[in-house]
Amino acid sequence: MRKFWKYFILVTLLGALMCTAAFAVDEPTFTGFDEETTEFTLDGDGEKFEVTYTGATSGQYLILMVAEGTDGAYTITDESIMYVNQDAATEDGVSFTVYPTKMVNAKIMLGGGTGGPVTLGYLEMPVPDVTVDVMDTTGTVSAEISADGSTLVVENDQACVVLYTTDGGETYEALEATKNDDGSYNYDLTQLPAGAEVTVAVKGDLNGDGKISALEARRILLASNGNYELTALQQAIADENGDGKVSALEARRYLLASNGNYDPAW
Ligand SMILES: [Ca+2]
Ligand SMILES: [Ca+2]
Repeated sequence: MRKFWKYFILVTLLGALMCTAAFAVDEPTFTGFDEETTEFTLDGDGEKFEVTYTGATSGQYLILMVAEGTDGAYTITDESIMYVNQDAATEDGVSFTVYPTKMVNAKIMLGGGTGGPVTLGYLEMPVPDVTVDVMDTTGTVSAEISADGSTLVVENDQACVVLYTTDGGETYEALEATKNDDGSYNYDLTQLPAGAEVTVAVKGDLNGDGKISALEARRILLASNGNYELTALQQAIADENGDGKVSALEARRYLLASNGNYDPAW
């Protein structure tokens, strides 16, 4: 049995050098398979995949292996071997259920018995389903999702906040920012819950025109004393330090910012 593992791992690594780049997709897809011998289906809620292969030699023991990787760089580790089918193939073929929790752009192979490994195809996993709404009508906020869908990059000369809601705007949470060398900020989208809607806004800019006006700053000051009601989104936009409250200090800073005498912090 030990020999088998070595053989599969060697062949799979050689195969990895020839893989083409995998691209982010909206929903899971299975590509590069032979339609005559391989059938691939995704269940209704996208939790598992059924792979049926009819090209195996009858009586052959089959082992399913999954290599994780992106951009064609597939890596085989002990964890790569996701499933071992102890049933021999019959003339009807053999089926596997794949639970893709940790699989990213996986290469799925099948092998064992007297036959060598067979590449069944490539499973491309979904990227987070994110809708980004940039709250800025002036076009000064630049916000882009990276090619693999995992990161939101925001660039602006004023401090911005990246907020998300999962309840249609009743409550908002802020994503943590990581500063890049070029002055832009990264936000990790893989931390988002499914179905999250993301809003990018300039901090303190309640109406989304890209500027903090004196009127907005005064409203934030009134809100900090309980004398004005901000929407949940505005409240989150006005919360400079992200502690869930708009303080009088933050409001006074926005007054200074509206005159160009203060730069709110990212
Ligand atoms: Ca404004
Ligand atoms: Ca605060």
